[in-house]
Amino acid sequence: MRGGAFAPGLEAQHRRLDADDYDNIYVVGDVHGCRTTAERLLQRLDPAPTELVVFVGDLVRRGPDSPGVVDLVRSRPNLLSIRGNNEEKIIEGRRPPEGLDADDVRWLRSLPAIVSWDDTVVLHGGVDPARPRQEHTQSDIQNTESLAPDGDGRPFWWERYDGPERIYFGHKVLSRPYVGDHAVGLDTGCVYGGALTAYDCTNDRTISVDADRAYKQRAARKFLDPYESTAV
Ligand SMILES: [Mn+2]
Repeated sequence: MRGGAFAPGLEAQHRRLDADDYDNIYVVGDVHGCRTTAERLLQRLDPAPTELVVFVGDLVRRGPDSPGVVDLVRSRPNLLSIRGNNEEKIIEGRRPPEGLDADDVRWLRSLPAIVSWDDTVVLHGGVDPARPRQEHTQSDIQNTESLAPDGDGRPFWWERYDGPERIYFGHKVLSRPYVGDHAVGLDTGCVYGGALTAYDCTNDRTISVDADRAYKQRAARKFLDPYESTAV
């Protein structure tokens, strides 16, 4: 995959931003209903009205307060989210709405699947570098993680993708944030008792707050260490 446009149907879900409209942009990993953790992270970031915060999706499900997270992101004009696979499950009626009302679900449906500016792309899951970008579906970009033939384990897509853009993503639960030249992984498992992580795009650094507690159990070995050597 060498840059360029996604399929037309997916491009319709792509919101292109002008970075000059903002003094800074932060990108935040998967919140999964952890409203109080998200509030603490936002207190740390303390974004000015001229600074934008983009969430990588999966605001909802698994954690205790999906409606509270939706209210929080809807409450400020400088907070924006894309749709993750968990928003999609609710939009498509494959999972119960977790206390969200019809207006909240309409709002989820209104969110883009991709946000980009300059050479930066934010999407929930990943891309397959071996396939043309135009062939990627919405489900692909929301769910891609492993490129292994059995769909499990290494290599993960970001270990093979070499640009041209830098892609910020969530979805894959990591034991620490991954910061590479062409990919930045931000799901540090806050709903599993890990952390909620933001990336400060101006200062090129991550900012994390610890989870309040584990709302779902997950074995430590199921937090992937993205820096573990990738033995071939
Ligand atoms: Mn996900």
